[in-house]
Amino acid sequence: MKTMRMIACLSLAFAASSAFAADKVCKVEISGTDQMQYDKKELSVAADCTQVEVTLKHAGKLPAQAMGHNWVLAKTSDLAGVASDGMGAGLPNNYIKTGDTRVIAHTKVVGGGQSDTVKFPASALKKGEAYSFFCTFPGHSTMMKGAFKFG
Ligand code: CU1
Repeated sequence: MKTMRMIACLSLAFAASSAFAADKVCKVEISGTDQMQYDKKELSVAADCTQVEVTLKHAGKLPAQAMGHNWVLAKTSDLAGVASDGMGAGLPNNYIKTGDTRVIAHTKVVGGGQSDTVKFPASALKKGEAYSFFCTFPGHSTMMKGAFKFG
């Protein structure tokens, strides 16, 4: 009788912990500066995250028209194409080509003092794939990029 109760107790605890694991929002933060740089060269998210929330802050003072930054996530092999196509899209489109399916997630372009957050499902990511984050403001991605690690 006592054993039965213990088993029931254990399975309840197990159910509770897997319910928690079923929705794990992993939050990361990154800043951009007036010196055309991110404050991080690498971001990593654990494989058991179900949602990823990225907040980009612009720590500088310059307006978006002069020194805007966004945070764009794509496969590393797509970085150059996404950045080059984004250039022509203009600020109103956050320098991202409309309907660009190579873009996994992105924030809007922010200026000094502003911030933006993007949330996306971790199911959009595959373990072992090489991902990069970067800024698609024209000319910025050569300086503003980093590795995004999943797993
Ligand atoms: Cu930028």
